[in-house]
Amino acid sequence: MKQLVTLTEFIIDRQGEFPTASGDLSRILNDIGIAAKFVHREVNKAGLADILGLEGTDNIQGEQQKKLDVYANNQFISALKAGGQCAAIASEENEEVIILDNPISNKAKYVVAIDPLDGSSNIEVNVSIGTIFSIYKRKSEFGKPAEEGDLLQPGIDLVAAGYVIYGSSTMLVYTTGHGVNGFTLDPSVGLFILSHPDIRYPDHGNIYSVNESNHIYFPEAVKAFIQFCHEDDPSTKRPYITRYIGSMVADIHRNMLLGGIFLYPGTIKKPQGKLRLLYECKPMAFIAEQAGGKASDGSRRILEIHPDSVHQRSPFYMGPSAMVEKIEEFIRFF
Ligand code: AHM
Ligand code: MG
Repeated sequence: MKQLVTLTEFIIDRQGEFPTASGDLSRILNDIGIAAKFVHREVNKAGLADILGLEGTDNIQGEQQKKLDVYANNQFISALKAGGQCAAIASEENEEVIILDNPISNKAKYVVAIDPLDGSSNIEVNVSIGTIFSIYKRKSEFGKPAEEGDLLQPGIDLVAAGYVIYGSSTMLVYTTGHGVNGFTLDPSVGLFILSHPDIRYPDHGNIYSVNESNHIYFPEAVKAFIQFCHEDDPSTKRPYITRYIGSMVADIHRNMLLGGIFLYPGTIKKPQGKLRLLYECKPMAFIAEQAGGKASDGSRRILEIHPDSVHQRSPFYMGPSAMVEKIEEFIRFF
């Protein structure tokens, strides 16, 4: 029988890639994996909400039913709090950074930025959703509470990042800067098993993913790029293929495996677009680069942008290098 590698084994094996590793990062990654299993369980019974109890009603234990995104947020925060290796958390669900001010967390080395359940409008219609996470070393003084500034670091300082996709199967994909690896959850035994080692973007892609309903508001360069996608691709003799789920994790996951660019441009109405730099774009950009691709805001490498605030937005283009370079070329030209 083929030797199976679990996420926990893999994380421990790879700890050696960091000569000074103390095991703290491994523990955080492991805790995220455990929280993801709880979220997986809830996501998979989302359709039963009407039968098992809606938000605002009591469940069988007398506990309040929570919306899934609130549930996911609580799971990840509780796991990170309990682990003791995390000093602060920024989450899409929380206006302010959560500073875990207690004697153990104040000595923790890491801070985490998460989008606990991205694409949550897809929950009710049984379409893939995801969690995005990213881990930095804190810069503030050890022994004292962490600060918001610990989370406002450029992506080049990322220590680890990844996502969980709750799709036809649940997968956890992550990088610590030594390639990208994917693990599929076997729900029967509750283990993430290495299923996609060393994920790399194909050199050539022919998928583009963008919400084209915003077309009239897009910059001329983006319109021109989309026009380019509509023309015959010499290698396939047909135009590029449109695929857009509206769930960034799912769109990016597919594009990474099959070869495609994901675009969320700024518009006349929203020049910075929709996606959040800290906990949506930067973690995905780290994954992109580790998979041999690129991620850009149209002119700058996402990982080099210094964030000013936790919830700031950014235009976002991610895919195989050649495709991202192409949109950058259009943007330079216009
Ligand atoms: P959310 O954080 O509110 O879930 O929004 C982020 C999601 C992404 O997953 C997805 O790519 C995008 O919003 C879709 O937005 P739109 O409906 O404008 O195309
Ligand atoms: Mg989101």
